[in-house]
Amino acid sequence: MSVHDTRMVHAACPHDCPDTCAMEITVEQGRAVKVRGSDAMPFTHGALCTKVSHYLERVYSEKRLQYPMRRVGRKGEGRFERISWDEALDIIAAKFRDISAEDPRAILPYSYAGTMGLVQGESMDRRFFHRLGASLLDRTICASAGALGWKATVGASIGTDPEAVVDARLILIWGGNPIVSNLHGWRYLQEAKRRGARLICIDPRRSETAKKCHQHIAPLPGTDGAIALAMMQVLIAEDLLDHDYIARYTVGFDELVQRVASCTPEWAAALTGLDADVIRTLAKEYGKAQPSLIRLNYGLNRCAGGGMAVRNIACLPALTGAWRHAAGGALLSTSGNFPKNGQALERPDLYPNAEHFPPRTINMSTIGRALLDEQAPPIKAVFVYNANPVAVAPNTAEVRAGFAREDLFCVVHDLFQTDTADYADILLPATSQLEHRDVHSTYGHVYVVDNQPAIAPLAEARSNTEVFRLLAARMGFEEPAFADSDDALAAVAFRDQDARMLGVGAKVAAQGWARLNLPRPWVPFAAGGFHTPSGRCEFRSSLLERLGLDPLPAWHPPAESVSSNPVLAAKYPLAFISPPARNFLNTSFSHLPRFVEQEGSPKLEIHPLDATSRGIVDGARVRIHNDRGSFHARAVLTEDVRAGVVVSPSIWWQKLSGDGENANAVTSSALTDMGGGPIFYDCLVEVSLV
Ligand SMILES: Nc1nc2c(c(=O)[nH]1)N[C@H]1C(S)=C(S)[C@@H](COP(=O)(O)OP(=O)(O)OC[C@H]3O[C@@H](n4cnc5c(=O)[nH]c(N)nc54)[C@H](O)[C@@H]3O)O[C@H]1N2
Ligand SMILES: Nc1nc2c(c(=O)[nH]1)N[C@H]1C(S)=C(S)[C@@H](COP(=O)(O)OP(=O)(O)OC[C@H]3O[C@@H](n4cnc5c(=O)[nH]c(N)nc54)[C@H](O)[C@@H]3O)O[C@H]1N2
Ligand code: SF4
Ligand SMILES: [Mo]
Repeated sequence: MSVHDTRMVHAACPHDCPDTCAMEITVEQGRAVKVRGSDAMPFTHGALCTKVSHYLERVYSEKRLQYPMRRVGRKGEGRFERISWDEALDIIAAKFRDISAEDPRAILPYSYAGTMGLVQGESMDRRFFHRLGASLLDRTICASAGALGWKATVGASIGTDPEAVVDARLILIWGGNPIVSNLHGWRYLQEAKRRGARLICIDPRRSETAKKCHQHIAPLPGTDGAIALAMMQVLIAEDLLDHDYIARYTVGFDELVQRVASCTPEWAAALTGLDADVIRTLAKEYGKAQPSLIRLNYGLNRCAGGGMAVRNIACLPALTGAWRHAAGGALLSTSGNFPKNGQALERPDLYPNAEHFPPRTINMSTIGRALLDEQAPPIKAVFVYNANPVAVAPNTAEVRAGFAREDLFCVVHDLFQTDTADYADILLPATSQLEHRDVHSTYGHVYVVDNQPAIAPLAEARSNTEVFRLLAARMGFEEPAFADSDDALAAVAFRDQDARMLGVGAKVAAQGWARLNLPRPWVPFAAGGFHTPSGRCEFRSSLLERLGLDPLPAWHPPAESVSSNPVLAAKYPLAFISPPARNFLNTSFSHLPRFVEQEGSPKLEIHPLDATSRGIVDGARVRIHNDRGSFHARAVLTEDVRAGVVVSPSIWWQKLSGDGENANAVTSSALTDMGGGPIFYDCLVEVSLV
């Protein structure tokens, strides 16, 4: 083969991961032969995680959907027959036309972060559903509670520059497992450790990351808010405060002092299952070390008090003045740094008849109930793309009952025949990231990453933008917005007049990625400049007050725990969490042989004390159950989980799990204290031998 047939294409890893790696794809004669991490892109640093290093196994998997299909079996059975794209699109358009003649809000789009690209994830699709006047979707399934708790305090999804953390002296890794889910971010934390930082991990489970930290603090799930309140109490009582920072850049300090006065480490000890001394020492250490960094992740926002927990933690660096330092402060997400142009991408102005049909919003976290509840209008059609709700949404029984409705018209667009796809009336094949154009912002660093198509769509796969362009044409939508090419969509993704984008577009075009035009080091709140209404860090939150919520930091207990719900705990005494498994990414790799082999089979980590009292030995098959449902797993006896807590690394495909269930058989569809998020990790169960 001649060298002329070989080319290198700039790409972005599309998955829901804070690292958004810059990739280089080698293409020979129209076939991708190699995927590697960009050496030049600082955050990617020449490496991809094990999942995406083997990306071609996903792209060229024999399990890829090849052509459109129509259901022939029962809903959920997964039997389909081939049809043409024309037939498929005609059926969908006819159905949508019928339904919308009466009330377009009976149609619901359902999408999340199958791809995080701004083009394939939130452009033509949104335009289409806006123009249709469909129900709006509140995309809460992951981060909405924590995002709101953070926003109430700091104002925007902005925090410490993840590349600056190397000079921190103390790092709290709180509710996150970066070795698994933020591997490139971990590289910087590790460098800080090498330079002498002390690392403390706060996680109910001794995670891969906790094992590499100097100290592991294991609270009961859903109790982080109490730890943070007690830390504030100690910081104030011991006067480990930056009074100048507090006076200049915060509001509500006096009220905060009153609020936390009774939140002593002894008070928190009873709630969190920790020794009061551990909390007191943590607070003192935090108050004395500078720069100190808190790397939060969303693990701690998946509980009834998750929004307030993040808010309480977000108050800490303003008390100690840690925000003054480039390496100090706190980081949950970097997404607010990107001047994304939502209006141009999504065109909410296309919504047609707001007067006749005032927009209706459906919360994706309670999709089962939304499909089952009587409401006006009922949901008659759902179009799922970039998501696998039957497997990932809480309380499977509810979700399945909703998707099993015979009178529900369901379209699923995916690369694979997922658990959700089995419920489709029409199943459409989607392109992979190598087959379409995109551009990415991210929530784990401050670089824009480009994605050029490397290969032609495989078989009859079509990209999200293409599907919605074709559907728009069939629906007779004639606005020029529906004629925009993917390049045109990518071109409007960011507000290029924004100072942060100055020079960025040209660099991205040339090298495939570029850092936002931010100062280096980027110290966002060194001198205040918070994005809250007051411009200060709001110990007293005007936003929460406006929403009718408690404006001050508070203790919001878990919905299901021994201390908050003793009646339920008498029946189901174990706190169950189902955090990300290393070789999976939500459900996006949980069906590919290499990764399933690496994870083995669904497992349940259980403390030997909890196991022995139930007659469970290592390797035994167990049933994890509560009133909502049950699933099976292999018991792994380990002291890595504290007694009283059981852990099942997730998310498995249900139909590949032996018993047809995964962790969400037992999770609750109750919602968080703010933001309408799910409470996956706030769940009591019992475990029995099968
Ligand atoms: N390999 C891999 N990477 C992923 C994902 C994946 O599935 N696999 N998922 C991606 C997605 S969608 C997201 S949102 C991100 C971040 O996803 P997160 O859900 O934040 O996941 P982790 O960073 O793995 O952190 C979860 C950690 O929080 C701990 N935890 C659970 N409950 C609590 C609690 O109440 N308090 C505290 N302190 N800790 C708790 C868990 O034991 C676990 O170690 O990761 C992304 N990256
Ligand atoms: N028990 C439990 N449940 C959880 C969690 C947990 O920790 N425990 N984590 C929760 C979290 S944090 C999240 S973010 C959600 C994740 O939930 P989802 O966002 O639904 O994530 P995935 O399961 O990875 O499903 C994404 C789907 O999109 C498809 N896809 C990828 N690219 C494209 C494309 O270009 N076009 C189309 N049409 N489809 C595409 C993929 O093949 C995949 O089937 O799960 C939540 N559920
Ligand atoms: S999943 Fe995350 S770590 Fe892996 S290649 Fe993608 S962005 Fe990088
Ligand atoms: Mo997520």
